[in-house]
Amino acid sequence: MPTSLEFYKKLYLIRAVEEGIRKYYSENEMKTPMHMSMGSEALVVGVVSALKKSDQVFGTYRSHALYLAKTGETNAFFAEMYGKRTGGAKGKAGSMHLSAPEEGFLGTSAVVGTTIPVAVGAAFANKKKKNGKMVAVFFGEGAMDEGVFWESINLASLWNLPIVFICEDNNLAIHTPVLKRQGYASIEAIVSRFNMNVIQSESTDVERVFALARKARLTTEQTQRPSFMRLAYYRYLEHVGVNEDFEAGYRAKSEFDAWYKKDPVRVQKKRLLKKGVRASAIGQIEKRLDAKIEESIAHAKQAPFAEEGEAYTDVFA
Ligand SMILES: Cc1ncc(C[n+]2csc(CCOP(=O)(O)OP(=O)(O)O)c2C)c(N)n1
Repeated sequence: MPTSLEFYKKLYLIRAVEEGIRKYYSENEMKTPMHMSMGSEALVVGVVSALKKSDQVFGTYRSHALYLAKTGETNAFFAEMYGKRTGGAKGKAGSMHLSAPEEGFLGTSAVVGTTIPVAVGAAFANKKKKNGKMVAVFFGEGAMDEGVFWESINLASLWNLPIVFICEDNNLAIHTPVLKRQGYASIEAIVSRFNMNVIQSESTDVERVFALARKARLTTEQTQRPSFMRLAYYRYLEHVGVNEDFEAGYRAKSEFDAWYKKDPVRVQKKRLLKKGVRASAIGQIEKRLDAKIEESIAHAKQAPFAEEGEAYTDVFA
């Protein structure tokens, strides 16, 4: 199990990377649309830390946190944000299609729900190969409004696949809340009708999420039944973009205030202080991570764009 400090470093890195994006985005050099993870750090770091390094993850267009939690690196990440040749996909993917297959970060997509059946396919392949790898697929609760979600959990349940479904529940699909979209009383109740191990949590405490995710992974490994985790969080920023949008009229700032009291990064920092870690020591770690991020941004800005012919490599259409 990672130490409390190790958890904190991961949470802080993700938050600070997105603060870096906010700082420079208005320069208009990062051309990619941004769907920010801010607010979801504990759920992502908690789950990824409970996986083995060789396990595979899939995500959505809102996957900065997932990429950083799985890879821990910021150079290829920022190069991709700046559309440069040194990016993970040579600048062709941007923020919405991040991947790092060599790290087990198999893919993300801008089209809602589309990585879920692909993740089920990967789990099927792993089961056939008997390689012990677990797949974790992250998606918003909006993906449950798509038929492919139900087909995917049906097959995974029927075929007893080694997969953990992680529903990142922020209650909103763009501006529309769950109550106006879903004709069932609760996500847990309905997915419990499938042959899956179902867990839910509203916690913003990374160590609590870690404990639940570790149990989910173990249960799936031992029983060969898929797991389904509904993990709630509050999206801090607008659906797409780097700003707050409490003036837009579809949600109240008071909701943010209530969630921010239990902000995942602050919760973990408080734990460290309570355990006796000195504030100055934490400050030094934060400074080092801030410097690493600024360095990655500077490198990305200076890096070259890919050659024109590159547009036709690594594409399948
Ligand atoms: C198939 C498809 N339908 C509609 C859209 C437009 N769209 C983009 S994001 C989004 C909301 C998805 O909400 P959710 O899955 O809860 O994820 P969140 O953005 O909250 O992380 C929609 C409808 C899309 N990208 N793909």
